[in-house]
Amino acid sequence: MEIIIGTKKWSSWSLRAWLPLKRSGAAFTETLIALREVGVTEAIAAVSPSGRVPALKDGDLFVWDSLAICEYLADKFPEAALWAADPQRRALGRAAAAEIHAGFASLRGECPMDLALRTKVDLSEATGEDIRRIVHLWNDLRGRFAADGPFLLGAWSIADAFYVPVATRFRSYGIRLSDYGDTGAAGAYCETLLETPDYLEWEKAALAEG
Ligand SMILES: N[C@@H](CCC(=O)N[C@@H](CS)C(=O)NCC(=O)O)C(=O)O
Repeated sequence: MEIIIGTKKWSSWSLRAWLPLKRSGAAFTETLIALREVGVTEAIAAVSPSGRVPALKDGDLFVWDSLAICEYLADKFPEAALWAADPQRRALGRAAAAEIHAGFASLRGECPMDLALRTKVDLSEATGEDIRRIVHLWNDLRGRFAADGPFLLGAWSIADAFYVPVATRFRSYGIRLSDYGDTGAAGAYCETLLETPDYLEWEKAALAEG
């Protein structure tokens, strides 16, 4: 398989798809497209008709969009358990992943992912609302499934892959979750996301890109 991704320190959507691919244990190659450079639109269009990365090639199959790629990987590698086996738990994970895939526009726009960045900014009210919602969501799911492991649904799942870029933003922009209603569980989960070996491998490569 081949995954087409953007600059690792900036491409949050690429990271979301790459993590489950890594977790699947499948052999894959990476094609990296340098974002924010002259000619990037043409470079992406030459390999990805949607004009966006990530995209996944598996033989003749070409899948675009991070969430569709993740769902394909979950179907193709059932033994990797990329989603929870229980339908209700899986539904909650899919709802959480869908919420970040389609929402939190203010946080995403105001605090773009940049793994090399450490700063402190004044956030808008809309971004504050996004953060409060994420804190509530993380606390809710951690409260339900903490007995089964440290991730959103207990065991690691695609839902966690979708929130890793959010965790990096909280760190990059100096956002303290206790200012947004966290009583501890969301902050601990955020740290867990940033300590997984697969994320650390991505981060190391991202920082080495310069
Ligand atoms: N909904 C898409 C969004 C993908 C997306 O917006 N990717 C950005 C990079 S993170 C991109 O390709 N931008 C094109 C550009 O910078 O020209 C997905 O989930 O994969």
